[in-house]
Amino acid sequence: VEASIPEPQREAWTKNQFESFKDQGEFEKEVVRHVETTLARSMFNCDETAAYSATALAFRDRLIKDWNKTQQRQTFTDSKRIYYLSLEFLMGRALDNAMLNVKGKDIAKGGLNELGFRIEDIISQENDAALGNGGLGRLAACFLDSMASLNYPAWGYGLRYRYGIFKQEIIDGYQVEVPDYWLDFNPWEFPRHDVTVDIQFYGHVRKSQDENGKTVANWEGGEVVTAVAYDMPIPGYDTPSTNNLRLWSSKAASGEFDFQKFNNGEYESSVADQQRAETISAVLYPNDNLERGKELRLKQQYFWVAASLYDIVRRFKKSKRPWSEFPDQVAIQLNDTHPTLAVVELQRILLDKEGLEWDEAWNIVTATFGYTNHTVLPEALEKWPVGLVQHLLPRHLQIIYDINLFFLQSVEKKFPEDRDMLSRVSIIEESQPKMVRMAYLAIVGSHKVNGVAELHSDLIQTTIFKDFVKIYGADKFTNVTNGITPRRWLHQANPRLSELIASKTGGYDYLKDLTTLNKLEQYVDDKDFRKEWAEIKYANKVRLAKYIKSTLDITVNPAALFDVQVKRIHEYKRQQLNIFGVIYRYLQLKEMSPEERKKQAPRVSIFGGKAAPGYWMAKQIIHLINNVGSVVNKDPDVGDLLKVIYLEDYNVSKAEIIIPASDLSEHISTAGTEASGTSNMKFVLNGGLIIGTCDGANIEITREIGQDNIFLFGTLSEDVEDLRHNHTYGKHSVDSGLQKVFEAITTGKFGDANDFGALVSAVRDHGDYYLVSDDFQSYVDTQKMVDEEYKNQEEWVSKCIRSVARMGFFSSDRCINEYAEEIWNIEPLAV
Ligand code: 8GP
Repeated sequence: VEASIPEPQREAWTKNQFESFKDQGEFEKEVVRHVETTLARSMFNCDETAAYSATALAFRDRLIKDWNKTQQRQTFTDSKRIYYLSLEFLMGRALDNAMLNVKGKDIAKGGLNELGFRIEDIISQENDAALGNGGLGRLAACFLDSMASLNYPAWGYGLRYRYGIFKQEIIDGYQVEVPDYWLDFNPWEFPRHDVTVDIQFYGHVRKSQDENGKTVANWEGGEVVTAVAYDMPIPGYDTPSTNNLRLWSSKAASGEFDFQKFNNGEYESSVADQQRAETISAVLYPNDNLERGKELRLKQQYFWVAASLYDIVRRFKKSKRPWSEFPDQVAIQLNDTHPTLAVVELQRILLDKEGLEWDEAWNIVTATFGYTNHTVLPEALEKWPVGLVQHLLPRHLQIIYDINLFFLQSVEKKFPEDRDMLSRVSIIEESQPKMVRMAYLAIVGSHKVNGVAELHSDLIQTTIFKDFVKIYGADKFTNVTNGITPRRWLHQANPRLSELIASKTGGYDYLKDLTTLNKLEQYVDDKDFRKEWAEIKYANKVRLAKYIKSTLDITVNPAALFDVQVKRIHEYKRQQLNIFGVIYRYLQLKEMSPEERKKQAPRVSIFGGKAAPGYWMAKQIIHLINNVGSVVNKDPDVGDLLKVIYLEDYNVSKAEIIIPASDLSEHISTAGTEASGTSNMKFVLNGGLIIGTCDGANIEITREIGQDNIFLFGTLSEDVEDLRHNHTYGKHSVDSGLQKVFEAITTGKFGDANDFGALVSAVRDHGDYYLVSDDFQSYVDTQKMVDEEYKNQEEWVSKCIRSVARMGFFSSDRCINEYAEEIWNIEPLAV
């Protein structure tokens, strides 16, 4: 308030408002101005990087006003806000998205052309903001886009990693990790050096009495690290709403301590302190669906959560409302368990800082939080050693123990006979060492818990969280099936298809209400429409083929069926099943006569994805795929009939090229393991068909688009347990097709057999946990069906169109509206 301009001077401000460009001429002027003043360059040394920077700055200027106004509107109306806490935001590039959302892309295209550049070249100068691993992080990015587009007053809170997910190089068939330093020049972030929070770690708790004789806990000593806010504008589509993504960066607290050290000449240790502080936000942990209990990770979590809550509470306190109204003003969504310490931190603030009683505080806490679970895989469920929490956050551990005590007392009351129940649901696992179960803490601390697709939400309620359903009742648990933003994943990635759709559905309104796609259904039998549709797919395939040629120097035939599996490499996602199938196809082709071969449908098998650096088996899978490629791609017997491609460094921007070019994509996880999947939705929305298992959102995609338009195969989730049991007790056989594949591998057809021994014996000898052998035959049979159906192009294209027409449900807008209504109890803000 003190920083406000006094009333009489405000007129000068109002009349001197900066106006951003309105037409192409003004856009060009701003680009030139930024090149010459902001970048201090000229037309004699303006390369594409400089042109990108200037264009980004011109669009940034245009966003800022809307951004400021949105924030002001939120403050003035003092409406309830949603805070989305996520350790990952896999944003990708911002410029193209900003241009589309403010509808300025055509102006930019013409303007850049005039200035001597091609817009595509300029867009591709930008580094991806790759602050995430995979599905969970990309979902958070789609949600930000939808929340802004739907005018929800929403904030994202995360960490500003200096290094995002590593860059992947494939060298001699192996994955090599290269650091992703992406911040060289980032016009999309605004450092807020005035928005800082000091975060405490370690130390001890001293109890004392206040003037009323009440016992209070004082967390003292330890070390302090400062969090600095960096803000990123998140523009909504076709609305002035521009929300904020606030990312925290760590730096050494500039206390007297440092000065003292400096004055004493202890330069080295003073610098070391600084580096230790900066390490907290230095790097994204590169694991997907896997938790490794590292102290630095826990530090990241608390650092980010404490800074965010401080910010949220500070904002709430400005309104001078009573604490009881906190949940009416604030909803906080926990994106998986990574931010669960927020539950404890808010309870601590209310108890220790604000002096509320336990029950009053706890009611506020539980009414505020919602928790989304993203996986049932046991290795991904977070647990932290009690000793580590005690050391790093001594006061928080006390509060966790109290939360657990009161929770277990209530359970005991409700289920007096079930003694086992208490140890099963305890937030503290009585193991050696004792562990804090973060998912349990998140459930106890939230009013709603949701899964991310119907099957997944059923599974968490009947397996890992079964006892909690008994305790709290089924109402606390719900499903919100994931979605994707059609702006990025159709309009931006596939502009020609978007244009064709717009021409038939009444303009671009479908980007705001994806169910409008159903108007396409009437064109399924329209020959001309089908032809245009097919031409666009072909052009997208040509673009990908060129990319493959330029990066790998391999020629692929764009008329072949492009069969794509791009996602993180994981045994449960079963890229090994895919590559075994490819080997099987190769062996069959080799056995055929030249005449027989002529009848086969040509195929390009395309893989991409990163393995966690410490996930040895996943790296073996990458190696095998590459080795198969180097044998198959050179084999003159096979020629165009089969090519195997590994695309290096799969990321958001590459997905935007790959997805529109797919005929068939693979979503073939062991049933019950993939919580939802979101790329399955992206592929179908871009006119590709799916081969998949009955898992995650594949099931709802099937329900929406119809069984005839998807290639399903394999074990059902309800049968998985029995099959695994049988494997363990020896009733497990590998059929002859898969035997042949193993034989080819183990006789060294694809390089040193020793390299792949573990991959083969995981299936053949060690229980085949992911049921590769059970599903192999139905997988190859289904692939055969795909070959047959692809030959009938008219019918194939009809299926694609019909599928797209029925994909309306999978917009992240639908998803955000469900969260808003069912979980956050929040309304859009009128603009
Ligand atoms: C992923 C799920 O694997 C994927 O099926 C889903 O579509 C996506 O979340 C978005 O909901 N889960 C994770 O990435 C995950 O659980 N990561 C870490 C928490 C372990």
